[in-house]
Amino acid sequence: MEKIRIAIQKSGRLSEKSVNILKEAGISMTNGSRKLLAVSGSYPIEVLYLRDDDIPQYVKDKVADIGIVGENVYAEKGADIEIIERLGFSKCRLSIAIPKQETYTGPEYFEGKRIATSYPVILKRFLDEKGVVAEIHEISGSVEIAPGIGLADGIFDIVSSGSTLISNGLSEVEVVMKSEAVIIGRDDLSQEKQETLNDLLFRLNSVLAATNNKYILLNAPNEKLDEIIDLLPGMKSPTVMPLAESGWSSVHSVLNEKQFWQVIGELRRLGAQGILVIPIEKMIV
Ligand code: PRT
Ligand code: ZN
Repeated sequence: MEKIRIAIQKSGRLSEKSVNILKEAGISMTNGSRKLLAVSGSYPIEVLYLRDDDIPQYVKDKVADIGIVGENVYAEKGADIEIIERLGFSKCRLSIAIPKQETYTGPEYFEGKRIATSYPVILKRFLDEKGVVAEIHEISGSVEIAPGIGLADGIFDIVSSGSTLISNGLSEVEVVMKSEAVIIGRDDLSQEKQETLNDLLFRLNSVLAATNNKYILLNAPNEKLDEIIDLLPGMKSPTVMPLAESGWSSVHSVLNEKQFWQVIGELRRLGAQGILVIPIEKMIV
């Protein structure tokens, strides 16, 4: 069977999570990450370990079929290829920041000014949209020190907690894009590879759905059952079983992480008791 080749980051913030998500999808590599190319004994796949910045070009050149990168790297270097799945991890944003003592007036603040960045394409697109002409100073690392050493008036870089900006005396003034890990690829795979990719995406979706959902069990007073069922749609609808004690039912369902605490609060207000929340190993959607 023709193998599909996936490029992932060799070492850095995405590498461990990329390997893990493949592992959870039942794909383990037989010869480890020390090699440039690893094969799997359990799946028709090869893994190519690269610097993240190189991955879009390898996919474009058909050396790899798909790759896992931050959306920021895709937006900078991924012209002509596509996002085929969002993976939800390594979330961050790309922002413009200026020295905190400056007063920000809007994008026109940057007219004629210098901005240091490793993401010139994304920054230029933003400035063009705003009709601002600024000088983009491309540097490859330690962007945050550029204003302090007089190299630039502002920076455009990845922000996660924001502590790097704070410790360099910078304040975030524009969030230009949000980013998460994504799978990128082309649309010209052979039918055999496309079938493998579809199966891989099905497996990854089951892993992602399981990560984002919890199994919930609770005891509900029967007079509030309808309201409680409305809160818990589940995969189809919740399972409801009578308790030995009359007037009470046991309700089982699946709850999405995003609404988790809000729903728990409403369930308690409706008189639900003995709420148990259990992780889901895989969820076949
Ligand atoms: O060697 P290689 O080129 O492969 O790796 P790299 O050094 O270019 O990338 P790496 O491993 O640092 O990051 C890979 C991807 O992780 C990025 O492209 C983003 O999509 C994502 N990501 C998520 C981050 C962060 N969070 C992050 N916080 N990438 C970088 N950072 C940096 C940020 O630039 C800042 O300087 O971490 C610093 C700390 O951030 P704060 O705001 O939490 O202080
Ligand atoms: Zn990189």
